[in-house]
Amino acid sequence: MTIRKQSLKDLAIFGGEPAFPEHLHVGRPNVGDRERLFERIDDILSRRWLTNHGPYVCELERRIADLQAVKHCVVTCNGTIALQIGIRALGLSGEVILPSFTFVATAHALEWLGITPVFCDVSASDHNIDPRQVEKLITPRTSGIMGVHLWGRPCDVASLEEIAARHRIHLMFDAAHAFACSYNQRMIGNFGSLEVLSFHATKFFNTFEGGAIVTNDDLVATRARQMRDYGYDRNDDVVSGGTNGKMNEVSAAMGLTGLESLDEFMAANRRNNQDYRTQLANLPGVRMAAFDEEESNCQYVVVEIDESQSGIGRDRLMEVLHAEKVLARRYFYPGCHRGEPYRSRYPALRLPVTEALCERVLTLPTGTAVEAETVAAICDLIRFAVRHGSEISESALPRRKTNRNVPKSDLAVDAILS
Ligand code: T4K
Repeated sequence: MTIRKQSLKDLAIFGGEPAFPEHLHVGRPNVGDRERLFERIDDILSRRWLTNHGPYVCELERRIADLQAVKHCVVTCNGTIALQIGIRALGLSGEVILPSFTFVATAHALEWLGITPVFCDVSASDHNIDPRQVEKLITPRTSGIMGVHLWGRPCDVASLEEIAARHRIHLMFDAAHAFACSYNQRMIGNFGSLEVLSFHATKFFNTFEGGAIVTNDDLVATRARQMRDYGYDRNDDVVSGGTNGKMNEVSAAMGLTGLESLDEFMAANRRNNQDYRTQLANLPGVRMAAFDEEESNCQYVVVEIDESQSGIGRDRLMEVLHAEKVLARRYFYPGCHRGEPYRSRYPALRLPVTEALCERVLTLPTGTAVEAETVAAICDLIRFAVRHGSEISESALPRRKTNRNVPKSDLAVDAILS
């Protein structure tokens, strides 16, 4: 049962009853048909083939390659390892340009391999790497560009391809959010030298933990397959350096089962996305990121809060929602460049759009675990909070734990994003 709010004191943050009895999470996993999953797990145990390129892993690779309409799919134990293998398979070195407004794994994958991540600002319109800024960051040490299709919204692929070709550097994409998405009606997986998917539990489609490198390049695919398996080739010869990036059979079984319910997952995301959009429309200072529903999996519901119009800041709104058990997230605060080891290395680096977005963005619960009534109740809460924005903001509340290590942006957020 959901508790509706009549007056300020009804808010849980002021001592009222929380709106929801249970926590609502942003990354609640989508789970397919349990019976089918258990049957497959039973098969695995009977077969006693648990990992190392088992039949379910091979089937999953074929199915994903078909779905993404791409020649090769190399599945891995997670998306971060897939990024590292992809980076190695392309032979990247020196410096690689990437957005700072992304999950820290994008930057860490490079850093872990001794490559310098060079942080680029994003476009305010789509939150993706800004090709005009990329060009300015290219140096003789630049070996590649890593775009991130943030929130499942494709980058400006055409401009990035043109820049990479002109400078003769590699282009790869962190497509962790973009499984089953497309760009100009062509499936993600077909752009740059390779693209990397994540199948983490919190993603639109999951294998508990998992990821994949997808590419049309035979050589890159062969290298990635070998590097995933300690550098072994098919003749049992070690032909390169490598790691253990293999996916196990239970994860592949989860993936195969999830694929059978993909339409249901997509329908839930689209319905929630539309409901949030309708119910938050015309709310002052609350702007929802727009998705092309034909091309995106809509796995994130992203709102930008402009305090000058809403009367309530993003962080205070998040506190209100958390008290009501709605665990909205401020992805990807504070931006990679303001977390270690990068902030010590680049203390003076300023990325105005990234920093402004980090002050404003909030992601809301969606996916198959979130029903239409739940979306309606969350939207009621947000509307209530905005209606009483200045009163909530001015009320004395217990001080929130802040991360004092994160340098506060000194940039004029309103001016940058307006
Ligand atoms: N590139 C990008 C752009 C990425 O976003 C990611 C991962 C990667 C690369 C790396 O891919 P992987 O190596 O992860 O395959 C989560 C995920 O752990 C991470 O996979 C994801 N991006 C990132 C955006 O979100 P956290 O730190 O937010 O996770 P956590 O534990 O706080 O979970 C998020 C919410 O989901 C919580 O409210 C709890 C809920 N949850 C979580 C799990 C694991 C559940 O309800 N059930 C669950 O099983 O990073």
